[in-house]
Amino acid sequence: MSLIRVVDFNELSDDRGNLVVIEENKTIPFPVKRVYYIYNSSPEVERGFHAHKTLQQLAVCVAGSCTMLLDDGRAKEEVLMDSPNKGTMVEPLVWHEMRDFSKDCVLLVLASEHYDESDYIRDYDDFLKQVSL
Ligand code: T46
Repeated sequence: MSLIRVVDFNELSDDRGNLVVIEENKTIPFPVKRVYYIYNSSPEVERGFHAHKTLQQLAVCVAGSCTMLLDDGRAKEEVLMDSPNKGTMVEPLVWHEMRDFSKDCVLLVLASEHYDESDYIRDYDDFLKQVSL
């Protein structure tokens, strides 16, 4: 089974443009407690390099594009995020890395919990140990 789970958003479009709605427990399968966004990352920048223990997230490139690598300790897959009407789920215990940011990239992330550094696994060997338990 693929590691990549893409959520397609409904676009409400008319001659004024497009509008996308994301609602907790409807469009996405978790309650949203936090929203953050990443922008002004140069094309050579790499971010992420961690997994979360319990956090559920949905990432959407609302402008521009970037690539996300997802790794569950057995398989690695890359997803190009280049559409504001598609989100990529970032599940717990999936190592993720983001790269190839376009200059105009705005990566919006919806998260199921408030920020908690103790939920991060930032060491790859620790991550491999946790997923093999
Ligand atoms: C993730 C990927 C997709 C906070 O204080 N509060 C927050 O809500 C967040 C998200 C970050 N921070 C602090 C922690 C660091 O000192 O902001 C700094 C940069 O965070 P980090 O280096 O973790 O950024 P990324 O881009 O590597 O990862 C972020 C999220 O942190 C992470 O949860 O899944 O985006």
